[in-house]
Amino acid sequence: MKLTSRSVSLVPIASTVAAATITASLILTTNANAATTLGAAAEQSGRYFGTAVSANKLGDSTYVGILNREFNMVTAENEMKIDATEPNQNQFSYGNADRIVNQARNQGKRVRGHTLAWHSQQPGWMQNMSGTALRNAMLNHVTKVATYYRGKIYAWDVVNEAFADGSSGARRDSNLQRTGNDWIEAAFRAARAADPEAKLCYNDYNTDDWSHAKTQAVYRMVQDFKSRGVPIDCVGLQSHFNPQSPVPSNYQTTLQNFANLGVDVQITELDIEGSGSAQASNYDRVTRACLAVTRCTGITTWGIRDTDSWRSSGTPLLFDGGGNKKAAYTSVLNALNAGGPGPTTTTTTTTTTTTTTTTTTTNGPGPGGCTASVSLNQWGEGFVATVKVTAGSSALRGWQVATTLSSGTVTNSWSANRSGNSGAITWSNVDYNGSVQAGQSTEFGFQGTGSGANLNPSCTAN
Ligand code: 9MR
Repeated sequence: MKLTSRSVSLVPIASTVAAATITASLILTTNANAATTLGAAAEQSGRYFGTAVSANKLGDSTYVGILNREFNMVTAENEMKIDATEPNQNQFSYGNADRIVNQARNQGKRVRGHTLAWHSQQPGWMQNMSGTALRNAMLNHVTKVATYYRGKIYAWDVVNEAFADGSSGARRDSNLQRTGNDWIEAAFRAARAADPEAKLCYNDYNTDDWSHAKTQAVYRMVQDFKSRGVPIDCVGLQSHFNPQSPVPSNYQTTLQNFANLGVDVQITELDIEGSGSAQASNYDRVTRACLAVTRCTGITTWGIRDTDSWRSSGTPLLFDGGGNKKAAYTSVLNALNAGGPGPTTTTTTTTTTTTTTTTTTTNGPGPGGCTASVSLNQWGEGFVATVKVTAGSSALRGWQVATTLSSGTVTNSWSANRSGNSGAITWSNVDYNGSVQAGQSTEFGFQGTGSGANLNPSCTAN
């Protein structure tokens, strides 16, 4: 410190002036290189910046002016939903959806399709259906709409909002869910067959906070889909934020953990209620979180001007009602210009944070024994471990798995009973997963703080 202040005081006045001049010109150069629109700024790291569009606003010149200038990805806000595209069974109606898709493509923008299967905004005929008839109607809808738009859609929200809110971690009850738990994977398989090039996403809200049961439940579904080869390429986090549901402190962790499953992550319906610098700072955080996750491939805001929003009174968007850029706009643009590592286009399914270990024991009382293997997703402050129990040469009538947690505690677990929450823990089957056929598997899981490394699972058959 002393040396620095003394040397500064000795610098001749002429040199000080020259240094100041150089600094100023460097700042000017930096600003001159920065992109001036959201789309161009996102493109610098290989990402997109999109918006939801309403067909009935395509005649509004202010709206279209901002759309064409700022965004390079478009989502139809309502026009591709089931009630819009199949108002009567097997009679398809694409007029308004086509207006949006054609406007976007003519301007060189890409399109996210929203949405093929959803409990909400079903046409009356579908609301009244159930069972096999509904399952077939849903699959027909997915097939017909995805086929019609084949080659024109960057990513489809194949299934929207299929999980319940709250702490249950359960699927949302709906007429689609009541057709059988496999309705989601059936929809994904139909979409892949109809448009093999489109990325296929699962999209939901309230899945931003890593500790929430709903987030965990969606995570486990995606993990299960990846392990069984169900075609899924991306997870959409809608990210509708307001004071009751703020941007969580672990938002980036959530994005990263989904990405670690081997899927892209997209922020699909972003809006943040508020104003001024507080709103700008929240938008900055969300943008930076995406930029910090290599497989977070883009951000879409749910509308253009505050007055276009489904929550207009909360002024949640980047442009005010007059189409002027808000402080939130500038914070997003600056964050995008600050950049981040580009997203990858590969579809690798393993990452450096996921490790798998296997331990076998066949010395339990059960005749055929069992094995247990752990798939671990570790991040800085915690982990999720998924344990697969596989029956040996004869069926299991019940099982126990012993693990050793070297640090931290278990905060949450599912599909098994446990003896404690730290150190040596014994897990045993619950009612519904004790019977496992020879050679077949069942899974349980837990979340914890600390390190999930070296759990050393050993399995004993009852
Ligand atoms: O913004 C959409 C609004 O115009 C519709 O009335 C509403 C009907 O359900 O859907 C809104 O969009 C929703 C999106 O499709 C799915 N996630 C929540 C969005 C906001 O409700």
